[in-house]
Amino acid sequence: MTEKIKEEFPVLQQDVYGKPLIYLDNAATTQKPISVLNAVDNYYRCLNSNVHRGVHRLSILATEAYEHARMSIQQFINAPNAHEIVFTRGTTESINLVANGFANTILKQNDEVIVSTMEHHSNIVPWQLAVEKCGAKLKVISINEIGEIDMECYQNLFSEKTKIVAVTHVSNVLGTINPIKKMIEIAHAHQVPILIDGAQGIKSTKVDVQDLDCDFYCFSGHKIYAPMGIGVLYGKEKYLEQLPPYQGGGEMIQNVSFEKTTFNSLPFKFEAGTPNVGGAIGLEAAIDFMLKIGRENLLTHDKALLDYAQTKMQEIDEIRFIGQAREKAAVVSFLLGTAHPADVGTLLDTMGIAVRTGHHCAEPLMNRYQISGTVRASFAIYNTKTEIDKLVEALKKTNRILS
Ligand code: 7TS
Repeated sequence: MTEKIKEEFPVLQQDVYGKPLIYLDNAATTQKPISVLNAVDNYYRCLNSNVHRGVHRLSILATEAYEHARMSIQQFINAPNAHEIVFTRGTTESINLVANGFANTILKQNDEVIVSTMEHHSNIVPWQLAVEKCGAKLKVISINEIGEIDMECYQNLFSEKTKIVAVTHVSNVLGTINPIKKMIEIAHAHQVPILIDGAQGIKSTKVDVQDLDCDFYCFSGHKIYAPMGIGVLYGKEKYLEQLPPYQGGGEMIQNVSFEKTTFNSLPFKFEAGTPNVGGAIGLEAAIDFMLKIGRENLLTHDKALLDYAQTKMQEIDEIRFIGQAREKAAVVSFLLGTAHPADVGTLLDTMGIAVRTGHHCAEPLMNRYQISGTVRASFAIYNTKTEIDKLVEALKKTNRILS
């Protein structure tokens, strides 16, 4: 099945340095299937027009397609209402929108925001900016050695000053799938809203925001086979209503005068300016692609590759895995003896294998493990066990070269 699926990805049909490309950097971004490329291409060839304001045919069709994409996303994550789906540039912008809104309305001096040690910088820095602006504080949940959230620490961090929790669904470095349903329950038991950074979780789990009962869920299209520059903020209506606009401009207003401006209804209040219509249509096509394969099949494939990789990679001398949580996504971070991750990554590259190295935008997590970075291989639907065999062979060779 996988070989057939791989044929749908033009970018994977190439050699690098004369070797067939093995793309294992999927936690950074996934490749795009032809159906997504065609959907975007078709939009610009046949429909391109600005949305929501035109009376002409193309504008009406583009608006319909854009709003249709919003409804497909609503269904995909089982959100109660389409107006709770806000289009953004990606996870980073979604989190900034919420953090900024909290800084401007809810957070006060000495208030507290809870995040975890394993957050991507995108779920740290926006909150740091927010708390600094308000004289509030960040509280950090610790993790154990295998890379799981310390739930006791989490429970103990709550106080009357806690105004929001912001945690990642899945760690981009450790692969840990956090027990977010339980974490959401705990936050709600303290009457505290919770934002889930779903940048990795959207690919690695079947997300149902009503079942989870999260207050905000953020993700990027490009990590689920869609184009870059389009993402989603799901928010419960009661919070989105409460938050102020993030940016001012066209589309997000009802009436403007120099004395007073009134804002548009949800979700348009948060979608200032011309949106990424082609991106939204591409995201809808990516969702169709995933649904055609089947969510369960995607997850089973991820799990099979993860299990295979984690077993097979134990053959490699001096390998040290960073992140061995019991619930894991298809992400393997590791070190080879004392070799610098960048050296390992560069040698793999010469063998046609694309991995990521470095701190993966999670410096506090690197500090937790007292390392400067890792090598990370992360898998998607087009990857195969044969590719993992080649990775293992390449790592053995790398060991020989570097020792
Ligand atoms: N949160 C997590 C958990 C992520 O993995 C990433 C991107 C982001 C937020 C930010 O997403 P963006 O689409 O807004 O940039 N992670 C990675 C990565 O691991 N390597 O490159 C990007």
